[in-house]
Amino acid sequence: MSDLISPRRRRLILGLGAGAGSLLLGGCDRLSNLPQTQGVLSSAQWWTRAVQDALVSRDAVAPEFSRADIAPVFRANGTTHPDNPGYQALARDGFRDWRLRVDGLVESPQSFSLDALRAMPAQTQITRHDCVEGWSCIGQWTGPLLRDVLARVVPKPSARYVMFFCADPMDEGSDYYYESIDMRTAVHPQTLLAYALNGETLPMAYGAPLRLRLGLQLGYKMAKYLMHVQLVSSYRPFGHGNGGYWEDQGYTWYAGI
Ligand SMILES: Nc1nc2c(c(=O)[nH]1)N[C@H]1C(S)=C(S)[C@@H](COP(=O)(O)O)O[C@H]1N2
Ligand SMILES: [Mo]
Repeated sequence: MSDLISPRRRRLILGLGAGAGSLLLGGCDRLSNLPQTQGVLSSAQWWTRAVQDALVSRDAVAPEFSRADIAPVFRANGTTHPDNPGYQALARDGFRDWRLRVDGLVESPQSFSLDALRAMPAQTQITRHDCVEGWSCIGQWTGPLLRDVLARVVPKPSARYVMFFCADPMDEGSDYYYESIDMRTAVHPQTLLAYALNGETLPMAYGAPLRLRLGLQLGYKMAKYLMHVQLVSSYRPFGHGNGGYWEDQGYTWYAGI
């Protein structure tokens, strides 16, 4: 029985994209009827179901725009040049040694190089960025969907939030910028890890080498300078316990546009 759920088989099940949904459920339903496999596949099944729900859900999506709508100059806000020697050394080298660590409540923690992320299927979307300060800017963003990256590490059923830890120190170097989203937002079809803006390698001011992009929330949720992604059951233990740098200053955790 165990060869049914070999790592290759699991990758096969998890690696399917949109459009293969029925196949996906069929395969899982068959497997879940085998009591021997239930424990082993529970994370995979849970995750597969979460993605499946997202694929068929009526969750709102943000409007997407045309190339003609792209702002000639995208506005940069917050940190534009992280005051972090380690980060600056990585930047000088074109981020060749940068790795995105993805761990926490997952079956197989992994570190992704920029090349590994660029080799994944990418999404390109032209969306509007709304800052809580009252300005908006339309830009074109490219990168893998967060849910495809998460599929590689296989979230455990206990994972409820995704934490994003950044390279830029805030407040005289004591705290670093960080953010968190829930799993529903994590699997949303407009949630991506962007490495390009308007077709160009993401410049430092906008969060090089990788930043979070969400369709439906405000700018401060979209963490720039990503270094580490951690799946957790609660965001309370981090920072000052409110789920993000700006949340710790009083902004709301769910920041809908
Ligand atoms: N790491 C990090 N991420 C961040 C910020 C920051 O200062 N540091 N600022 C946030 C805010 S308030 C906004 S509006 C956007 C700005 O993104 P932009 O510079 O691409 O416009 O990034 C968000 N993500
Ligand atoms: Mo913002």
